[in-house]
Amino acid sequence: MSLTLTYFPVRGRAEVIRVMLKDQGAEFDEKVITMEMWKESTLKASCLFGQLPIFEDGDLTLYQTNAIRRHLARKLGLYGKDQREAALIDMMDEAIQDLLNKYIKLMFEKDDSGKEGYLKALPTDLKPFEKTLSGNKGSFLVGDKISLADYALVILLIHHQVLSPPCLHAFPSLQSYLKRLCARPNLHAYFHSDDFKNRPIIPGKRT
Ligand code: GTS
Repeated sequence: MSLTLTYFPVRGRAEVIRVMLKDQGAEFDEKVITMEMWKESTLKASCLFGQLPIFEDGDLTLYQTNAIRRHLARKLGLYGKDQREAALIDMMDEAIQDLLNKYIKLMFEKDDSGKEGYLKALPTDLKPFEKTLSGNKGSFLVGDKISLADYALVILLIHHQVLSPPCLHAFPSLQSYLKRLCARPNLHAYFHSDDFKNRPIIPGKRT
């Protein structure tokens, strides 16, 4: 299979796609588009919604991060063992997207004035994930196999620990879950790579 991800030189929305592919050991090419290239080229005009990421799987071209994620989850068997698990994975994923959207909004604010309020609300936002994990014996969000939603939660938690290192202290299930998933051999190698470490979360590396 020939897979290509086209995105800016940041983790941004595309990081969860990279993480899924890396963990699954799927080979893929990356086309890195700098802001100068984006502004000067006709690429934007050629994108269906005028935005990145683009994901090419052979002759299939996809836009929209979550459509790309779901495509990969179906293709790589990361959508649960049956319809019931798939529904629960979607439910958890939607909740993760709610928090991710809040986080993205904070990251793109011009100053840090929203950070205090964000961190005050964070325990309430994290509590349902802690509850779900402890109810599932802390292994995965749904069932006994990693899914689409786990990848989204892992990268979001990693970025929240950059925002506020102690933010998981009151959440033992989330802490052990994150530790265990980050120790998966391919993820461990990826998270310790210069590739990952040197790629800013968003332009300007604000935390
Ligand atoms: N809903 C889209 C998705 O999830 O793929 C949003 C994509 C999007 O907003 N892309 C931004 C973009 O292409 C980059 S980022 O928000 O992911 O950092 N911006 C450039 C532009 O010209 O709009």
